[in-house]
Formats: sequence, structure tokens, C-alpha cells
Amino acid sequence: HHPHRPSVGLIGAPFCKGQPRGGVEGGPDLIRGARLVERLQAGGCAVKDYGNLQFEEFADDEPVGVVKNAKAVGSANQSCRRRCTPKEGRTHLCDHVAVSVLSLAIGSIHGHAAAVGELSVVWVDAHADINTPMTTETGNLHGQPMSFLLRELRSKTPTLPNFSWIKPCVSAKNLVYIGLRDVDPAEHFILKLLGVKAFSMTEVDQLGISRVMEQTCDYLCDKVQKPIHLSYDVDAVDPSVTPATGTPVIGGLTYREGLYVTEYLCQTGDPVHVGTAVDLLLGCFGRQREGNHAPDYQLPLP
Ligand code: 4U7
Ligand code: MN
Ligand code: MN
Ligand code: MN
Repeated sequence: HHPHRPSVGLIGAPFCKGQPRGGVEGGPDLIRGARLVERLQAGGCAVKDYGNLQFEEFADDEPVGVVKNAKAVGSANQSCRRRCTPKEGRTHLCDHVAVSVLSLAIGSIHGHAAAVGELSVVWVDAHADINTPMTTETGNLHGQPMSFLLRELRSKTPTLPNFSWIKPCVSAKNLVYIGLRDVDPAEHFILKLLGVKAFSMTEVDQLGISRVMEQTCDYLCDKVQKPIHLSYDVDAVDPSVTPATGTPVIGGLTYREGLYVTEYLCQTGDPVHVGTAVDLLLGCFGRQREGNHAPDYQLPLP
């Protein structure tokens, strides 16, 4: 059937302190520069650009154990959550929200859950991003967001400065990973302990991406159909296609597999949120590679 063309809210999050490199913070404006808004509108979406979030600076953001920039990351995620949560009296920001983020998954998933209640998360990434502040080897918070979001890990995560607003709002059974190929030993232990569904690149090789997506949706839609929050890290796609990532890992999804994920989820009717580049965003919001049907089009006569 036809993918629907939703209303889309864009929220830019020019933030890079979840990891050690600069450059990330230019992402939202680069994506706008590639005429994302115009292209979504041309495809029939109603788009509202909420602009970029602004973040507080912290002069005294000392490491907590090995964990770096906790105050900045906690506060940035809180701003993101506020912007993603509908204001009183309004039910929805819009049908679908696109947030261009790398380390603000906590805030955007939290905000989305506040708006819709129980949700499923499809996490497309080379990495599981499920280290706790106790297991992290790098101290970078971009490797940890899922540990703060999962109800099952509540007792395993300490409260970092500016993290006290977070309430775990995702259940392990409602989480699916796609594209994993660089998982730390402690993260692997956690995935097995909680029985999290994961399609690593090995399963993508075995099953092919179409069966991976079918099984993902069967698994998540087993009981009641819940809204899906898609968290898409561009490093899931092979670095030969998306070299502009701080954490390239060879052996990733092809461009076609990467797009198939977004097209497929869009057809199910409920996806919603992405931290990634333009073609992937367009795919999330209804663009089909076979072409999109324009109902009012008239073939010009000679
Ligand atoms: B990304 C890592 F140790 N696991 O915790 C960590 F390998 O947002 C990588 O998915 C995290 O790119 C990658 O720092 C975070 C590392
Ligand atoms: Mn990653
Ligand atoms: Mn990252
Ligand atoms: Mn990631």
C-alpha cells in the first residue's frame, strides 16, 4: 500500500558533547542546507521546522568517574525532551518528529513516550549504546543512552548530575536492534541478560534485510500495536557510504539496505524519529525509490 505522508516536525540538536569529536554540531544545518524541508513538502508532507535547540554551557562539568560532560549531556537531553513533548492543551507536536541528533536519544525518546505512552524502539546502529556509567570503557555518553531508558536497568545506573529528570520508559521486550557489529563485552552481557532482540550484521547476512524488517515488525506488533520510535545512527550504514561519522565500523548496511529499513517502517504507518541524513529522512517520511504517485498529476499533451 501507499506510505502515508505525515506532518513532520523538525528539531535540530547541534550538540556534540556525548563524544570527543567536533563537527557533529553542524549536522542539523547541513541537513537543512540539503533542502530537506522543501523536498519533504514536494513529497506532500506538512513540515514545521522548530529550529535548533540551544544548550546551556557548564564551566564546572567535571568527569563523574570516567563519564565525561554529564551536566551538559543531561541538560541538552532535557531541552530536547521538553521540545519533543507536546505542550499542555495540544495533543501532538505533529504526527512524526525528526530530530537530528547523536547523543540526544534519551531526550527524544523520553519526549516521544510522554506524548504517546508505551512505545517500541527500533535502534539501527553499529553499536548497542547500552553501556552504563559503570561499564563504559570510553566514558562517552553517546555509548550509553539505552541504559538510562530501559526500565530493567534502573537499578544498574547511578544518577549523574542533570540526569535526575529521566524516568526509564522503555521495556526490553519493546526494543529491537538492527546492524550491530561493534558491541562491547559488557553490552553483550546486558543484551543477553535482558533477552533483547537483535539483528546483528550476521542476521542481516543470513536473512536478508527484508526478512529482518518483517521479523522486527512481527516481534514488536505481536501484542498491541504501539508507536515505533526509530533511532537511526548513520554509522549503521557502511562507512564507504557514510564516511562522515565519528565511529566508523567496516561491514555495515549497504545504501540500499539502509534505505529499505526506512521505507519499510514508513509503510507500517507509525515510525517517527531519526538522527540521520537526508535520503534516510525522506525514506522515513514516505519517499519511495520506485517513485511516488501524484494523484493530481496530468500527463502534459504535445
Ligand atoms: B554511537 C563504544 F567503546 N561502545 O561505549 C562506547 F566502542 O553513538 C562506542 O553509536 C559507542 O556511535 C558508539 O564508547 C556510540 C566504544
Ligand atoms: Mn553508532
Ligand atoms: Mn555516536
Ligand atoms: Mn549510536
